[in-house]
Amino acid sequence: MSSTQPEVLLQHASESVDHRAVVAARLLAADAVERARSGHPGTAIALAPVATLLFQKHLRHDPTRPDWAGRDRFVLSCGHASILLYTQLFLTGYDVTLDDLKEFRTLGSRTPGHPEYGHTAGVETTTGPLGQGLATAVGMAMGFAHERATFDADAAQGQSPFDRRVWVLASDGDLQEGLSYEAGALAGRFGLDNLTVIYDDNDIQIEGGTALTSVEDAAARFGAQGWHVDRVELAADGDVDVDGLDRVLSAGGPAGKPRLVILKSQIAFPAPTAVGTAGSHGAPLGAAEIAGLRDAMGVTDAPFEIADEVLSYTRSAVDRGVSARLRWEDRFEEWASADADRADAHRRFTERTLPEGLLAQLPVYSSGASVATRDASGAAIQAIAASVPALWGGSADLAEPNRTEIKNGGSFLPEISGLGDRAGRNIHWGVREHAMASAMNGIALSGGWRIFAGTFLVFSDYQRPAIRLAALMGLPVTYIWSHDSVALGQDGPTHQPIEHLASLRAIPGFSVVRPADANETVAAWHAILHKDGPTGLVLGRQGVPVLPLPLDRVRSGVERGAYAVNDVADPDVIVIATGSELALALEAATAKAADGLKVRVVSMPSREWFAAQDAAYREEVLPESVTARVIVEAAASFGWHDIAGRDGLIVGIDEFGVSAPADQALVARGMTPARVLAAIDESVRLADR
Ligand SMILES: Cc1ncc(C[n+]2csc(CCOP(=O)(O)OP(=O)(O)O)c2C)c(N)n1
Ligand SMILES: [Mg+2]
Repeated sequence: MSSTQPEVLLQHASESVDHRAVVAARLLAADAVERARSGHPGTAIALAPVATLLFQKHLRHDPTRPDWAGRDRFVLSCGHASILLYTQLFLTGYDVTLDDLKEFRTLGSRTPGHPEYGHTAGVETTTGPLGQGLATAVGMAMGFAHERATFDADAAQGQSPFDRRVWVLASDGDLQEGLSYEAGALAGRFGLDNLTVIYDDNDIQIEGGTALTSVEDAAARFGAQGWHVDRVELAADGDVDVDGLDRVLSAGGPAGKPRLVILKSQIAFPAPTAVGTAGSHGAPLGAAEIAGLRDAMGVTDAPFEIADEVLSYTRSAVDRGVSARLRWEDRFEEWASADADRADAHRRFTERTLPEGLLAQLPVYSSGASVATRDASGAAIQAIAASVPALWGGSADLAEPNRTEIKNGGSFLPEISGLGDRAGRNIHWGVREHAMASAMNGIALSGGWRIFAGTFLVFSDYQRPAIRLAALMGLPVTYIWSHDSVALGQDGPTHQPIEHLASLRAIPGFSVVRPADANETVAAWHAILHKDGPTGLVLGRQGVPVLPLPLDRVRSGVERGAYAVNDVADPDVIVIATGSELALALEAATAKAADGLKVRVVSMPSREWFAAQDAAYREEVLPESVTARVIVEAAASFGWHDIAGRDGLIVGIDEFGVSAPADQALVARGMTPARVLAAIDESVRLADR
């Protein structure tokens, strides 16, 4: 930057932030995309003043301590504008360097195409799939509200160390996604006044003007969902009105409402010809246009050149951040010393410590009984909730069939609703499976929560984009999926999952767990609490027999993903089953044993947990030499062929289900002892060839 201030800069001068910091942010965005020959410059250039205002003034953060518990969260829901975030992280002094910006979008860099949680300091969640950031932010705001109500309910407004805010930048695409409708409704119902969403209302998307796709009135829509809405029009020069935005943000919103600020902007402003064009969304501007951008801002600096005084201005965020953090730490200390037990409970929450003796508090079922795995899950939830305050959750309006209610846990709602309070541990998500799953990600990102959410397995399809992000981020969230096969009966093929297990197992980093009986279900819950990453707990509606097995064997077997449930050394054939089909496998094995065949039955509740075991254990359960194998699962056979091997057969269902009582539906789709017996004979024959 030249040391004398050109005239044009004075025209743009703002009261809110040093204009030179904005110029620097705009140029870094343009130049990084140019150098990478790929990226999304337009929005990053246009919103540089907004990001600067947030990172310099409104966001409470300490760039030297990106893990500070008292920090606000910033979510760039329009993750395509990642360079906007990286630029602020660099300018304010996070562990992101000028070289990192130069390496934007290159292999192994800290500045990947879209922001990735756990990869870059200061990135609070992975964004890019539009709508996800916004819905995840709703979950973060829920997590903060619940934490405050759980640990510091009596503090006055704004006086608790747990009062933190969530800031979101969202684009047209974010709001066009149906997910944002669900998320908006939840934020409104839950009265999340710790959430502020700035909507970049730039009238442009990839195919052209938003007039091509929408006549929606965002203010009316969010207002109808219970939000407080402000508008900030363009400044006279065509730039975003950063002072107007500053005034709106500083004024704060009404208690009990999330806030939407509809901010008019022009994409790529002030680039001379790219401004307002769809073309500037996702391609480098080109050398001539960038030269024009420099002219428009009256600067001549070389790419990536930052004047010391500009950097020292932007890096003053560190001093402010450190002192804010120190003040917060004092406040936190005060809070902690006021009540040692409470402080201890909070420490255990943060560190995700489980109570000692938890295992002994979990329910135990005796063999002979018939218990649905969803019932055993419901009982496990009660037992865990009693000693693990971090456990909370709910269902997408299926709490009863999913067995997800925490009895006497209260409902998570604002007190003014008269229906609950924010310490409530049951979340009524409504029929919003997608936002439920995305918000779970935000809840998990906001603290040491053990969050779960239920729906029918067939509707996991409505959650898949959020499940994928949970897996990508490695978040400890638990999906409760009941009604897991055609055995749900008369609701018929629309409600009977077929391909779901296979498709969920295809997600890297995701664990599917389908326990076979009540004790396996309780063991699965226990294992989930001790493992990392997201898990789907797949449960049946119908009663299944409790296996006559020692508890220790069930627990260690479930934890390791698979184990032999009968003692058959040197087997002729191995029958592998999951969930309710284990009973079928055992029945067939007993019949075959009478014929003198040595049939080992393996329960395999989790293929992923089993795959994580060492080779010796896997060989012990499934000896490679035994190639006669039968797999029994009332679902698509897709994905089982590796375990079945050359001689193995799969007793599955590769067509849609049928509306009939459970026993008839199972027979109609071939889940019968006769088919398992025939498969055993055939596999033994194939292996003997
Ligand atoms: C779920 C999803 N669908 C599609 C895309 C691809 N995509 C990236 S940005 C975008 C739309 C761009 O318009 P807008 O959201 O208004 O962003 P702007 O260009 O104004 O920054 C699309 C379709 C995506 N990232 N996520
Ligand atoms: Mg747009």
